[in-house]
Amino acid sequence: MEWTSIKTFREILLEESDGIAKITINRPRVRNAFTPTTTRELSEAFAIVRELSRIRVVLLTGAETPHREGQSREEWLREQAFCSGGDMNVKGRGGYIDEEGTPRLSVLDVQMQIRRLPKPVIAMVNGFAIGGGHVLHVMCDLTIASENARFGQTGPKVGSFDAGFGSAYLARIVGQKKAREIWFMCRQYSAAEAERMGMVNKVVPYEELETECVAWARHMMELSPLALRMIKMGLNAELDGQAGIQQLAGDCTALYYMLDEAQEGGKAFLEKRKPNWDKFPLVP
Ligand code: S0N
Repeated sequence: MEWTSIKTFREILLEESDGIAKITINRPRVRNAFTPTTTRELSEAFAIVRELSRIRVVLLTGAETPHREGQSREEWLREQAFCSGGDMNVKGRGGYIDEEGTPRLSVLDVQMQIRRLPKPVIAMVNGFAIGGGHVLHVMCDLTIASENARFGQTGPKVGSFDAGFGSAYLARIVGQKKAREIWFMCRQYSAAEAERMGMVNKVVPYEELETECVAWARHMMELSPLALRMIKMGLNAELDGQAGIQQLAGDCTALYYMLDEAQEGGKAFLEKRKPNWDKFPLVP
């Protein structure tokens, strides 16, 4: 794929190719851990791809580390990361400390943006998906992983936790017992184990990861975008209570506004007449 930059950031890359956007966390030296700058930039990137109607599917991934002199391919593969969660170097009291000294937990906003994005998001997991990085892949609609990928939570080991989507939604995917094991034991799981648990859709060799994700994206791009959007919001609504219903209802309202029936109401008001609803018989 030839990727073209949409906008330059400090800690992420935002690129596009043929209707697909790729967002890459670009901090490979720290296994793509995120700082408040990273999450602010991720939020901006997701807002941009939401607005761009030419973008139909979004990939989220982590940047590759460069090969080091004398390093074997296996060693190099072992250090690749999707995201290793919050950057421990800036973890302070009350959150991750931004450049102005304010503690922030802004990855939660990124999680919500992924959940509410009216387009499919594929986590392209190229290595470690750990801590808050694991939660990010859980939030994506689909996860495709390379064989070297490792999954796990570390929260209780390092003094943090995500009792929100990172636990509750995870449990909807892998079941309560497995979700409790993942959080209570803080172990790492291989890509094959993650696939067996149902939290990964497909595992492929590292070299094929991007091609596979692009193939899935292109497949979805042959389907009705509005149908995919409504299915995503329906699946969310079942779990998200009134906030989920609000999103699904909003999408229904947008659809309703596309009908002549909805136009008639507004027109009648402006023309100071009674609306003629008889033109729009209800189907059973
Ligand atoms: C990823 C791991 C397993 C990789 O192990 P490996 O290959 O042995 O590499 P290391 O030698 O450990 O690491 C290489 C270099 O990268 C640095 N580094 C790695 N991860 C981080 C990190 N998260 N922060 C800072 N630096 C990191 C290493 O220090 C090393 O650097 P050098 O070469 O200089 O020594 C392994 O690295 C690992 O376990 N990493 C830590 C994973 C972790 O515990 N992450 C934090 C978990 N917590 C969260 O993510 C916060 C949760 C959260 O986001 C949240 C939850 C609820 C509400 C809000 C929030 C929020 O924060 O907004």
